[in-house]
Amino acid sequence: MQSTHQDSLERFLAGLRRRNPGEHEFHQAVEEVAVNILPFVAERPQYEHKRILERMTEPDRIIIFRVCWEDDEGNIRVNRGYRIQCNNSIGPYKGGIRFHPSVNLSILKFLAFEQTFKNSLTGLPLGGGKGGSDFDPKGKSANEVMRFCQSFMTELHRHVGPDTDVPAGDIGVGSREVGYLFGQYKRLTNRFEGVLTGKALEFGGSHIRNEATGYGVVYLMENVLQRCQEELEGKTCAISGAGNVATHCAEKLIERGAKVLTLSDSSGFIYDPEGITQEKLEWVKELKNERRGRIQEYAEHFGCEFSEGRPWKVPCELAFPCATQNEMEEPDVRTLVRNGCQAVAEGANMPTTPGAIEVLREARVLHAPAKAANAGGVAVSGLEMSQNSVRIRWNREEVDEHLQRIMSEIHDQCVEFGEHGEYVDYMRGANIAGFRKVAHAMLAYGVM
Ligand code: NDP
Ligand code: 2IT
Repeated sequence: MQSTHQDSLERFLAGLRRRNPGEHEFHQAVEEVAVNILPFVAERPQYEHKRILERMTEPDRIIIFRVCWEDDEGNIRVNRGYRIQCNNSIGPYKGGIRFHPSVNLSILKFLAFEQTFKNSLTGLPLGGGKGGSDFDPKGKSANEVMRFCQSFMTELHRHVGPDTDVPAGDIGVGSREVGYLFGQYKRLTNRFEGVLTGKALEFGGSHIRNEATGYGVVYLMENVLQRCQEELEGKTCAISGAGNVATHCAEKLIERGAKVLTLSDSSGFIYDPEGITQEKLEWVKELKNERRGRIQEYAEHFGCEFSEGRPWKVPCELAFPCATQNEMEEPDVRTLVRNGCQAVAEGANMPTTPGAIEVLREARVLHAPAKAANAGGVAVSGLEMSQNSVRIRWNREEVDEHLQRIMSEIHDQCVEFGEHGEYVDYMRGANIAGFRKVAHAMLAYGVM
């Protein structure tokens, strides 16, 4: 039986690689899912005969366009823009926009594919999509970023809409960029509608959306620990990243009495053995969101260590990768395990390499995958869409209550499909629970 599953996995992946040559991140994301879904599907012929997983790995459509803009010196710059509309079986396409020089088709296809499962897990009517550009916001003036966003939306606006496709932020796209993008959409269409989420409160944003991904990661971790009769208070934590997800993950951990030791950016990490306080975190937010500086300045300002590389060599009980894909590799995880790390929750999308996941599994370290752990962001985006549709605003407490409930329901779905004796394979649980809902809808629609 085992070898039949292995054969069908290899056949499936060979086809995927042939159809999508060189798209390594996309192959990686699909393999992580297929390894759980193919055996599940094999026992349920209604899925297998309809080739649901094959259909899910072929996006509904991919839009690629030129983004032309003028820099402050008057030079004409050309970037490439993308929107991957992966699957709208259970709701309008939904997912972030990433501005980073590494952006390419493979990265956006992996993100859109993952998003489809994640959005399904939230229990909300959200399909999966992702977009972005190879534009690098680092070192650009606010005016340059504005002109780029306006040009990007000038093409994108014809492909999106509140019932069609609703983008949001991701790496390099925060509330400033969402403001520019929304403003341009409104100007071009003459419509004020919920076409983007992550908007500021003054123009249709939701309370807690800014905090939701990081807070959600911590709520999910809280559920994981509670199941083992443990709690966050007093736990030592390592976090990578210093952006939206990392800082709000740190904020909620601090509030819960955990000790946050690290933050990082692409230049290196700071290690604050005293623990990062809320006051220091406010300073980091100002550094990153206003002055757009480097995390090294924290070490200079507060007098602690800065080192190049990743923070995973700092001994910790809990680890939260919150920067980018494949930032936690096998040697990193071996160090974490040796240092007694008990659990990892992924704030970033696909931060852990396949080899690293295997090490975590063998060491029985609890591992909450991105689809489950960082779904709080898109969940509150879904709540922002609901509020926009009926033109109301819920208060902070109401949205936070919804977020906590959704994260706890995601946890329970992972346990339902991932329980393996004492150990929970959260990855398997998230994959199967996310797949089922989308697959049921696809079956209902017939072949398309
Ligand atoms: P931000 O742009 O706010 O922050 C990104 C952080 O990660 C920065 O500190 C950045 O450092 C660091 N980083 C980015 N790329 C690299 C790299 N190649 N190597 C090392 N460090 C890197 O993004 P977010 O916090 O929004 O996103 C972080 C992760 O969370 C991403 O994987 C994203 O897909 C995921 N995510 C985000 C959600 C959201 O709501 N924003 C929702 C769910 C997931 P530097 O400034 O030096 O580039
Ligand atoms: O990866 C993600 O879930 C996001 N970047 C957030 C997507 C959203 O639509 O809020």
